[in-house]
Amino acid sequence: MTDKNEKISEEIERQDAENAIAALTDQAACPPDKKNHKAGFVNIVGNPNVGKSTLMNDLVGERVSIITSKAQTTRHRITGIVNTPDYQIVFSDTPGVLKPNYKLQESMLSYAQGALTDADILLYVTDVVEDLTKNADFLSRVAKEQIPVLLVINKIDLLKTNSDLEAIVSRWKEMLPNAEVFPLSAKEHFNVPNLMARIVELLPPSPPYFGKDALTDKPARFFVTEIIREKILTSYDKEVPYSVEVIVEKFDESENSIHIMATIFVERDSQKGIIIGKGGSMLKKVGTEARKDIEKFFDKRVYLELFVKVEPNWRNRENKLKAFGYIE
Ligand SMILES: Nc1nc2c(ncn2[C@@H]2O[C@H](COP(=O)(O)OP(=O)(O)OP(=O)(O)O)[C@@H](O)[C@H]2O)c(=O)[nH]1
Ligand SMILES: [Mg+2]
Repeated sequence: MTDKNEKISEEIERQDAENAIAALTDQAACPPDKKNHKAGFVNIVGNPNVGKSTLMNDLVGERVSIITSKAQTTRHRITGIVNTPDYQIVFSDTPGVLKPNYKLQESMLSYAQGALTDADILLYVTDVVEDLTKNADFLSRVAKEQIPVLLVINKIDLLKTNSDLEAIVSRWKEMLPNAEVFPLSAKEHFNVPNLMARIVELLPPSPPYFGKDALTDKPARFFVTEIIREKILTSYDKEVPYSVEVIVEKFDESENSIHIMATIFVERDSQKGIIIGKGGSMLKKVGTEARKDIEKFFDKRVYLELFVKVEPNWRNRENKLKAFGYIE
């Protein structure tokens, strides 16, 4: 080998070594699963009772949001996170859009409106029975979105024929011409995987926003109050469940069990009587049903004590709404 050739080969070796180090450093900064990582916020909005929470739970694969047959079940913005090595999807379930009659509903509406402004992808959920003109203002804001909007037409299991569905889809395409349409049944998990696949495609490149083991950003106590509220919604009629707020006063967790004390606030004495029921029978039923679901949620034995207190007109009092976490 000539001197010149020796120099060249040394130089090549040096460059190879440098490249190899560069490649290694690159890999250390971006291990294979993080290199093309995607993450984003997917907000779920729509009118009350169309199945937003049912859809979010199905997408997340956990029961993070409560579901009942009554409108206005969801009162907060609730996060459910899906993690894989390659992506993280942060779903937000929101309260159904409504015209506020009291201050609590103003907060509920603000959660839905806020969800229009901070998403990477928007899921607008409707169902096959909804009146298309309901909440036109909100819909026109959805129509102006610059981010991808996926229009979910839920509850197609209720339809008898394909032509019924075609008619609904074409009417919605006129309302939201820029949206991609996904007819599905959240309850029966029908076509939900297709929606999920599209969401993953649309996710922007980004590192994860939360730890890869996170399911939600809400504390454990929040799920206790929601489960109790769900049992109240399904156990009582008319205005009573809407006048209720639940606060966890004590949450003592040990290795195998959790001791919980919670207070149910109502607005009037008469409602307190209804919640408790004859000889405490109704409260006992709510307590038993809630305890069973809380045990399932935490996979631990649960001791649940419930108390009922009157907090007059709390839904219209700003300091109470603050204390209950509806306004900052
Ligand atoms: N038939 C049918 N019913 C469904 C489907 N998805 C949800 N539901 C039902 O619709 C009702 C409302 O569901 P939710 O998920 O609570 O609806 P929501 O939009 O979150 O309601 P709010 O929180 O009140 O705004 C419940 O009785 C669900 O079981 C579906 O695909 N098919
Ligand atoms: Mg809901």
